[in-house]
Amino acid sequence: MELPLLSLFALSFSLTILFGWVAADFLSLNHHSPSSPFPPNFLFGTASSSYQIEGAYLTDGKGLNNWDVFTHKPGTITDGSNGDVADDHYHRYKEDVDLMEDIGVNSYRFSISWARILPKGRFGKVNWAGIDYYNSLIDTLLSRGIEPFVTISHYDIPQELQQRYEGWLSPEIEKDFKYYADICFKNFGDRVKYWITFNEPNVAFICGYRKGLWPPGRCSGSFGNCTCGGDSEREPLIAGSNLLLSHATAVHLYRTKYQKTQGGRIGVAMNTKWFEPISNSSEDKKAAERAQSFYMNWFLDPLILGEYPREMREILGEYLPPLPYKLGKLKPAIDFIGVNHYTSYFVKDCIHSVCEPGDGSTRTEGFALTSPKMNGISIGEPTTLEWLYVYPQGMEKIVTYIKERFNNIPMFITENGIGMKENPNLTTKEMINDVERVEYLRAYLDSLATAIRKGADVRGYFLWSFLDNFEWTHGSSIRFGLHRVDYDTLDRTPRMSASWYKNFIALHASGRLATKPPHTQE
Ligand code: GBH
Repeated sequence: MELPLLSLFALSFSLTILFGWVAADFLSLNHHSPSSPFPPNFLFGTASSSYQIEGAYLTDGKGLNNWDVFTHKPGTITDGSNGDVADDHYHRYKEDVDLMEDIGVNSYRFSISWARILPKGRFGKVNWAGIDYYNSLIDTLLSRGIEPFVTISHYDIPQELQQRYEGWLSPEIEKDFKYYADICFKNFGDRVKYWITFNEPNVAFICGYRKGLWPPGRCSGSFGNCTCGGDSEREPLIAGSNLLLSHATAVHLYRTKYQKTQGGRIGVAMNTKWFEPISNSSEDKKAAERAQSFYMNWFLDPLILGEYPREMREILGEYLPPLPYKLGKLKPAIDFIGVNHYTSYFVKDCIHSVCEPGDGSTRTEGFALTSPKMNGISIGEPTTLEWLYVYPQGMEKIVTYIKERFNNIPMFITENGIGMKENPNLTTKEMINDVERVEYLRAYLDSLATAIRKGADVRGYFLWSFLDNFEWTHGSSIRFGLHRVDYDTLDRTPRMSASWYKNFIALHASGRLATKPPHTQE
């Protein structure tokens, strides 16, 4: 396809005005721009998860999961909403894939709802309507040249498993996850080439078992306010070791039974923050290292290096459950790391100095107080979401840190984006004018580009999120979407960021988007 030179100039000129880009970059429309830092075949996508968008919580035989039950308890979700309907993506996925195609993404990260496939885990039947649904979603994506990137469990487990044996607290979960993952590989693995076993086990267990803010709502002492019991110092670690065991078993299964014929890759997605020492003192610098170890390396070290981080071993001693023997044999037990990255925090040492109470200050958290704000300064621009501060440098720093610690294992940025409250007094036109999001994305992608230029093996970027969706305990009050969702009509309206991302992709991935992923070509 040749565009007349003049219209190219006109287009790049207006883009330059709109987005501040260099015109020269845009002229290489038909082939990969040599000046683009993103390597050929880079995946540009958007990300989502089943509970946050699907709705249809009891439709076609789906069973209840932990989040269905949790959100129905009064007082758990700030605005009283739940995921019963969410974006009703279950019924509108075709229309949504149309919107994706319009943006030009070449991949899409979504998660499978465990209880939609196995309403009672391994203690009941397979729900074939659920399998049909995901088959149809996958086929619809592939027919548009969009590569499916699939999370097997994004915080959700069938409630049945919670009731029978307390979910992640029991090693029984390994059998259930193996049974479920096997069904996924068997039914979808001919077309799905990227698997993520779990989304953010660190966040799931900190929120669910240390602070008690997420299901199953367990905690103890001053860590939170829980009525159904818990042990904030032991249970997150126990849940973690059972998850590592489940992961190891699923990866072993994939590698021995499916990977050779299906040819896919399997990884895990971690929530990451960049931790900046609050001062130049060696104590605070060590504290920032500890914070990283107790947050991210808690899972990545066992999976890749075969042991818990040194700081965790030293500080937690016998509190650390032994690692599954299987992990050592799989080293590394992942083919890639999924990096979810949004924000950065300061860290202060609590071993040599006294810390006020706060996240990270206790022994089980590594004696490293973390906060986006310290001594009156905030690390970056605050947003309407209390935990999210804009610190684009954090992207380059975390990617570089991972590259160095884990020997440049392939990475995908599996989530990045910004969510905000909506001012109800705005007109619809103003509501979709999300300049703040465009600024955030531009800066974070620029920082990612720097890390890639310096040699990090990053193979894809998934923007969170495609649509406004159910933002966990914030319910519908926080919006992360490139598309605004009107929760009365469920209409989707592209925001300014949607056209910005479309242009960004056209600029950096041009010439490759029309090409279907290799395995889908006849
Ligand atoms: C991701 O991580 C999730 O994978 C995704 O589902 C979610 O929609 C997206 O980010 C946007 O939030 O400890 O009390 O301060 C979420 C990471 C977890 C960070 C909860 C903020 C606040 C709870 N978030 N955390 S608290």
